[in-house]
Amino acid sequence: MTTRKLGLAVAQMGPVHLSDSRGAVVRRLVAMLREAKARGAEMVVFPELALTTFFPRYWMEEAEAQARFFEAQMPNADVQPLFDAARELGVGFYLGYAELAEDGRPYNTAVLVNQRGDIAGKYRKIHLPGHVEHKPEAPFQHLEKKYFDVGDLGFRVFESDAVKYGMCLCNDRRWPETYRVMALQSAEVVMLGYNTPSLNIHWNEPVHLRTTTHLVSLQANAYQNGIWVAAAAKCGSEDGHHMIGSSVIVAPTGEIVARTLTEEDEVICVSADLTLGEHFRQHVFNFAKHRRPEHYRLIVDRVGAGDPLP
Ligand code: CDV
Repeated sequence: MTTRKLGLAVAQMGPVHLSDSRGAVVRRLVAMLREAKARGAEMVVFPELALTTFFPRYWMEEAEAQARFFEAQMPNADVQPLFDAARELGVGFYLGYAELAEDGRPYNTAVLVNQRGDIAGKYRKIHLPGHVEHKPEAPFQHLEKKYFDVGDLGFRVFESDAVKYGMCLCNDRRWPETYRVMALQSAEVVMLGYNTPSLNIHWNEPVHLRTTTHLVSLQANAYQNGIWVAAAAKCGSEDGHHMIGSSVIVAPTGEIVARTLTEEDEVICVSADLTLGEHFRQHVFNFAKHRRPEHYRLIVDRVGAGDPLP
């Protein structure tokens, strides 16, 4: 089998505070894009909602959130320097942002931009965590269900610069269906950004579990689908609200090949052998040979758990 290598980078971001301008944020992204390229990257993964603070932690009217934190166009004047840099450097990227679609619907979105600086794919977040109602007793809110509609584009795979990419966002990474649907379309690399608060406002989850469950989800799903997974955090303390780091690149073996050390802007980069996944997809996870979908019907027939089948 001929080896195929991809220079794959994750550009983790430290905090973005409420007072930070889009222009200042984009300058940080461009600096990391340049560093990644200098270290051999052909594709760079940025976080979820990379252009702003993680605003679903704040209660406000939808109209105010849309005016302050959403993008009605992509690219727009603020973000254009990132697209220009991608074209100049010949490097692609994944970017998460809050999208106000043409029909006025709000989505938590990621785009795939190719090495010519053109948008080659779009994903709108499907597994939206959190709540709609105000929880004044909680230390902060998690209002993704209030501010975003459920994504309407499915889990698609895009071939860009000769690599098959899938995309998802944050909470999607915890659901095995996310990866399997893309692996069934022969995805080679799944990219995702995340904002994961260190505190769970719903139950008293030990803080270390936030990182453990993040990593175990990525590693298990990379292995079980024979794919590379590249995950970029926005992390550290945003105006006093801490989020986990531990951005990683995971190989189809399930092993972590690179991991960030800081909770600041930090680039990690690997030379990813895309043929590695083939060994798993031709043997233990040869879907065509070994899957038994006739026994998986409940996965699509039921949403919540119910009684044992008769
Ligand atoms: N932005 C997210 O989707 N965050 C979620 C919540 C539940 C912490 C996550 O799964 O990380």
